[in-house]
Amino acid sequence: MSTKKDFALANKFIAGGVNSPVRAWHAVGGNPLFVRRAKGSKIYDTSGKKYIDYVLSWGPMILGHAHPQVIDAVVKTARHGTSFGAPTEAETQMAQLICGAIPSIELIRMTNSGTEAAMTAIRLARGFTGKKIVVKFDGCYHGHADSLLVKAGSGVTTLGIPGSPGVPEETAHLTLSLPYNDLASLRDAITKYGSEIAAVIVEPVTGNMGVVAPREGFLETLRQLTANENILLIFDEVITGFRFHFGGYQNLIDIKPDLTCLGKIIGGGLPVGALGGKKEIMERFAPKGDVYQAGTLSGNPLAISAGLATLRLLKKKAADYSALERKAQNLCAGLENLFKEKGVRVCINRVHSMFTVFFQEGPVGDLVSAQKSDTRLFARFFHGMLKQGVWLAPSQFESLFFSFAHSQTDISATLDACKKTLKKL
Ligand code: KE4
Repeated sequence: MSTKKDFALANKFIAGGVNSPVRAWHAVGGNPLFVRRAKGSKIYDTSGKKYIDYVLSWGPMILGHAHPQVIDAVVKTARHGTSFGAPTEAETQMAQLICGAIPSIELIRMTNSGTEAAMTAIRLARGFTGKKIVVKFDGCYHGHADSLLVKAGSGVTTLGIPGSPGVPEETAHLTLSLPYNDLASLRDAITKYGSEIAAVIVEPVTGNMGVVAPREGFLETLRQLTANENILLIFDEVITGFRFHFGGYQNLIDIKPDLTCLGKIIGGGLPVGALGGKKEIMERFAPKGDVYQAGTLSGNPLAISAGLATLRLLKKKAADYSALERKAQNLCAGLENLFKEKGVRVCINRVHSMFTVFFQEGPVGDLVSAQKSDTRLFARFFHGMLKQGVWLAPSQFESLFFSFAHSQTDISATLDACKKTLKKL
């Protein structure tokens, strides 16, 4: 069946034809390709065409698709049942592995998505501090819970407005969205609302406005300011957890948030999220504490088996992360040269093995600067690369990822595809 027919049929039964909006390619136009299978660094559409994949299911597939040891672990587990709704030893092993890798996490609670982890973090912070206001940053995405689908208000430190129909103003007004990397507005917000702020949640390195790194001192000051005001600091490491090394980005910058959201990589491609943090805070969760949180499939055997297999392999590869970063560095340097030769102005933001090619001069340090990108040119580049067999994220405002399965050959083929695409751009 052709993509057009696939999508028409999907639209007959699935809202918008997709189970997550970004997959519909509205930002780049055209009918989204349907995928039949994937292996290593490659993904195949329903016509059998092969692509080098830099989306990697939006981050989880750091080992590459269908890693044999991950698949074996899932198959082996499934043979003994898929879900029990009772504690299992594997969940304890998973918790122990994560707590051992990220020192700020003394206790953890598994969820089924990053959204659940972030939503739960907000409730726990409010329950623990007895305060209501939550601070986030423009361009950061923490899943689709009401409190986090909030846009910046008219003034920098005016309380938020709904980011989607269905989010009540009353809810949105309890969230403040500030410019990322902007300490002045953070200080103003704390001066204005300090005694009412329960938590600040931040992507320590953002992936959801495209890749934007924290400015020197931004996160350190965030930690100091929140600690001084009894405000919980939540690091949303759903993307960055185990992406740069065997641990969180927080380990690399020696900052201990009070709570950390995880997801993606720790599930090895199966539905997983997690919330972890200080013992005294996490113990407020039911059943020991009084902050309610639950999930039929939280910590389910299949997801845990994929996650455990993935993390155990990553722990063995701990030394290879620098090679992973070097691959990303080589590709980005090659892309930079090709765009320069062609006279196309791009700003490539890369943090270790995640990167974004912004179609603009740059620099890109927050949402306002990111939005100066030429999204139409990006869309043409996206389709050109697709034609050349390279699968990029179908949005200028997303991150691209490298996996341990990407080879030097993939890098050369990607640069060749870029050269051919730029000729036609
Ligand atoms: P999920 O509920 O999609 O598992 O996780 C939400 C989430 C939370 N925090 C961060 C930093 C995230 O990046 C995400 C989800 N990321 C998007 C892509 N940037 C998922 C892709 C999609 O929505 O289909």
